[in-house]
Amino acid sequence: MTGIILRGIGGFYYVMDETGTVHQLRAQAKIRRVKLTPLVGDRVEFEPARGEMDGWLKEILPRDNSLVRPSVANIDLIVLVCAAASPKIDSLLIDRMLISARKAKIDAMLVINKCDLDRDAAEAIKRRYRGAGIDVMLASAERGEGVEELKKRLLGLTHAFGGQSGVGKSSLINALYSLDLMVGRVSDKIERGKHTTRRCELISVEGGGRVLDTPGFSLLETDLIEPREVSLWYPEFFPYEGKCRFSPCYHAGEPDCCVKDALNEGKFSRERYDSYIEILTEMKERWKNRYD
Ligand SMILES: Nc1nc2c(ncn2[C@@H]2O[C@H](COP(=O)(O)OP(=O)(O)OP(=O)(O)O)[C@@H](O)[C@H]2O)c(=O)[nH]1
Ligand SMILES: [Mg+2]
Ligand SMILES: [Zn+2]
Repeated sequence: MTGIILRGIGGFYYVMDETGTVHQLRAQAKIRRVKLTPLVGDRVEFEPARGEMDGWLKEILPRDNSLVRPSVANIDLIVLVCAAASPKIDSLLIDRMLISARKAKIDAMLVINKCDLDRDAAEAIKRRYRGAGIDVMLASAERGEGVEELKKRLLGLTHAFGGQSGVGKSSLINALYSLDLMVGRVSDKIERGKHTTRRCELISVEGGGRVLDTPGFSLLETDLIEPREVSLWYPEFFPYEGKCRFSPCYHAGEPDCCVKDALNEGKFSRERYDSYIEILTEMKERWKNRYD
C-alpha cells in the first residue's frame, strides 16, 4: 500500500493511506540501514499491521523536495513567519531560510504576524523584502487580521509554517483552519518563545490542502555556497548582475559596482545587503576551509 507520513514519534510513523485511514508503522531495517530518515510529508510504501503483526514502512518514494529545517518533504510552499514584535525578528534567520527554500526549489512567502503589537515595525519589515521575490503579508492571528487573505493564498497547497519560536505559527494555523493546536507564551523578560510545538504534524484542511505546523528554531546553518554564487540567491541584485566593472564582482566594495550604486540609490533595502555581506563573509571563510 502507499500513503503519506503525517508524523513520527518514538520510532513510529503515522501514515495515511488513500482512503484516509491512518496506520501506525515501524521503519524496516533496510530504511534505517541506508540512513534515509523518513520525513513528514514523505510518500511511502508500507505493509499494514495484521492481527498481532506490526505494520512496516518499506520504502520512501522519490521526493519532489525536502528541507532540513523544518524537516519536511514534498511541500508546495513554505510560509515563513516572523512577528512585528515579541519576539524581535531575526532577519538573518529569515534570509537563511529563504536561501534554503530557494535551493530546495520550494516556493516561499513571508507572513509578518502580531501586527496588532507594532504596525510600523511590520511595515518596515515588509519594505525590507520588496524586490526579494516573495509574497509578503501582514497578519494578526489574535485579531483575525489578514487571515482570510492568507487562507486564499494557501488554498489547495501542502504548506509548512516555519520560523522562530513564539512568532505565532500555531496561532495562525488555528485561526486559519479553526484548529486547536497548542500555543505557548513568549517569556516577558527575554522575549523568546518557549518551544511549544515539539514536532512536525501534517494536517488535512478544507479545500484539499494540507498544513504542517513545525517547531520553532533559531539556528540554521546555510548549506555551503561557493562565494561567487551567494549573490544568485538575492533577487534584488539580478538587474545589476554582470554589469559591474569586475567579473566576478562580490559587490562588497569593489570599484564601479552596480549593486553598490543601486544600494546607495535606495533600490533595495540596506538590511538585505548587510545580510548578503554577512553570509558572503561566512561562505568565503568556509569555502577556504572546505577540505579541512
Ligand atoms: N499580540 C499577539 N499575540 C499573538 C499573535 N499570534 C500569536 N500570539 C501569541 O504569541 C505566543 C506564541 O504563539 P504560538 O502560536 O505558540 O507561537 P509558535 O510560533 O507556534 O511557537 P513555537 O511552537 O514555540 O515554535 C502566544 O502567547 C500567542 O497567544 C498575534 O497576532 N498578536
Ligand atoms: Mg507552535
Ligand atoms: Zn558588483
